[in-house]
Amino acid sequence: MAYDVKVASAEGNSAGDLETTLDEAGLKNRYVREYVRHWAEHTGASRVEVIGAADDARLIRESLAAGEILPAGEGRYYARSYAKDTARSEERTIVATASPADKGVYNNWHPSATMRPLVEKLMRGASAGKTMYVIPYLMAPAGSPLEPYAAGVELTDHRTVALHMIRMARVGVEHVNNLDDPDTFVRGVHVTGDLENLGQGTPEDKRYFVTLADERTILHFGSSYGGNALLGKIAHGLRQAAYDGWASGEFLAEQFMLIGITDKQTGRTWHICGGFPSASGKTNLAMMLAPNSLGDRYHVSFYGDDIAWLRVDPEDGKIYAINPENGVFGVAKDTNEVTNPTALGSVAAGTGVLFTNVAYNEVTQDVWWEGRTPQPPVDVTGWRDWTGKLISERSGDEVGKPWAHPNSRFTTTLANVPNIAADYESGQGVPIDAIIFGGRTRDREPLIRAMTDLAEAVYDGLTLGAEATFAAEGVDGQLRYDPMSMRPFMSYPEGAYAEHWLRIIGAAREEPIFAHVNWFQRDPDDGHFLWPGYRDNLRPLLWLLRLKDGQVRGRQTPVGIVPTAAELDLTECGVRPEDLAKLLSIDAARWRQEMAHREEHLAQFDGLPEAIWAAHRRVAAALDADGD
Ligand code: GTP
Ligand code: SPV
Ligand code: MN
Repeated sequence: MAYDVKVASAEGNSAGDLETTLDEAGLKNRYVREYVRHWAEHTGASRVEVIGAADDARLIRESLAAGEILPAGEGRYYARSYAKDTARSEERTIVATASPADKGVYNNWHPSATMRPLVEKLMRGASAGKTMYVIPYLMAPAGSPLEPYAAGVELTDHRTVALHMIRMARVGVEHVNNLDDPDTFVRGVHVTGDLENLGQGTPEDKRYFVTLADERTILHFGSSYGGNALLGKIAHGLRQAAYDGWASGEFLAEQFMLIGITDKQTGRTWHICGGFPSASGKTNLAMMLAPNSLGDRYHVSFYGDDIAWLRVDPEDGKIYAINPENGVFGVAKDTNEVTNPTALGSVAAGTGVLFTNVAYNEVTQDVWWEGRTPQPPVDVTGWRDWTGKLISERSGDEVGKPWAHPNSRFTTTLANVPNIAADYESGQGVPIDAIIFGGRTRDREPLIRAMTDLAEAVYDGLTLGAEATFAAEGVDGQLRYDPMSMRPFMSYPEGAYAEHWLRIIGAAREEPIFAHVNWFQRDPDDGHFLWPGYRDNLRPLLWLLRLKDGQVRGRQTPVGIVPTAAELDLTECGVRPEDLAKLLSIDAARWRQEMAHREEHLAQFDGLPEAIWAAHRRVAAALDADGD
């Protein structure tokens, strides 16, 4: 239903119209209504529309008619973002609170007393002439014990953002009408701003992406892309939720995928969650098909690919995880029938998928991205690159440039994912058997190394190293520490973060096994990936579960337990024997160098628990004692 009703504004429309709109939409929560009224006036929006998932078809029609999205085959759609607005901006992302004690190394903390007025000023009148979409949502499956932290309302002046939110979150007034405490919902305001005049990436940058964490308010100005604009996802689901989980002492919110692995022979299912930095393989792992040689026996099911909330159930003492999201915002690059057929299934005809910034053919309505096929389409008729430029008109340096933006993505709901778990909507969540951390590192880190000690695992997560990717602006390829792959999403100080981890996971009566995995080790000479990756990643995970069960023993090294080649099921795996040897070895000399960097890195964090330092010293001493 459209609510073509004016709100109170400078032009003098009556406030009564807004009340009618909210009444007709069935929005009953008076705190939400007040919040909508306040921001409609503040941003100067000329219309207000409350949306739910049922409005999707109409919004799609309107967006197509307005040319904001283009058809990409049956039930598939395509959009381009503004060319300087294609990824999260880490520099412009700020966590603000009233307490300077909330300042960490990575959370880019500022006082809320300065940030709030600054962003409010930028937002004043900035949605003039536009519709403000009111998007009530829940970042949890219904019935989750964590529901009190999951309700939110995003206000956005961008219709394509509303379409993304419908795919990524559970959307509708029912999620805020009957809250136990009607005033407890996350308030998220997204104002696009004049994208062509924001000075993106210059000293005059006007963009601000601010989470006022202690006020549970998110104010994002100056983008319509991804985590900058879909406020339920990263800003609420990670930054705000991590802060809430810490402040309440109840849960962890992590950039984690969440999967089930079922042994079809025994009927047993294990659940694994874990984090790799942005654009480092979470979606691919969650959508993984078992390798052909193992497919008769094992099945991988998808629960989540980017965010998990973890809590310990006081009844049975187990760790339970939920995926708060309702969709996938996946990296397109290198997605194809071999690497990830499941992803292709989840964006097939009729799924309602929205592609952003891939290449588009205006004649055939087809889409393409680097790695979709080994070579780009030979007949370039109708093909435009992600900026909208015809490929046939490229000249000079443009020839040979990627057709799709490296951070181009697809947005599709969980129900479209072919390997979605049967119980993915369980509010209780699933019990966790293993937690993995993954780096994106070209050397040193073996394929997998397991840890059984919680403090050592948290220590390992905090010293996770990664090459940055295109998911953030301007940092691609840089090697940097990315604690728990949360560096861009940290909302409270790292020392407290470590302590909170030790407390939450330490309260479990059944501790999970931990591991550090790395699919990205490369040959120093020719640069090829030593491990085939993708579907083959199931092999080291099965080893980890067998290790937990005591069926294999591995080889103890100073940095954890590494599989022997014989313990890995490598039937029909293409890995070269010499590469495998490297993947399973520990270069102690190289690791000893690393330890000095780690010490510097950890020393930045105030109040790091002594248990973490003790783990560091234990690993360092074991490396020193290792003769290599
Ligand atoms: P975010 O959504 O940004 O958090 O990313 P993500 O961690 O979900 O990453 P995703 O699975 O989308 O993968 C990112 C890129 O890494 C894609 O281009 C993948 O093709 C590539 N990739 C994923 N898994 C593997 C792997 O096992 N080996 C190699 N070599 N590349 C991989
Ligand atoms: C990431 O960058 O880790 C993402 C994409 O998941 S975004 O939603 O843009 O943050
Ligand atoms: Mn992510």
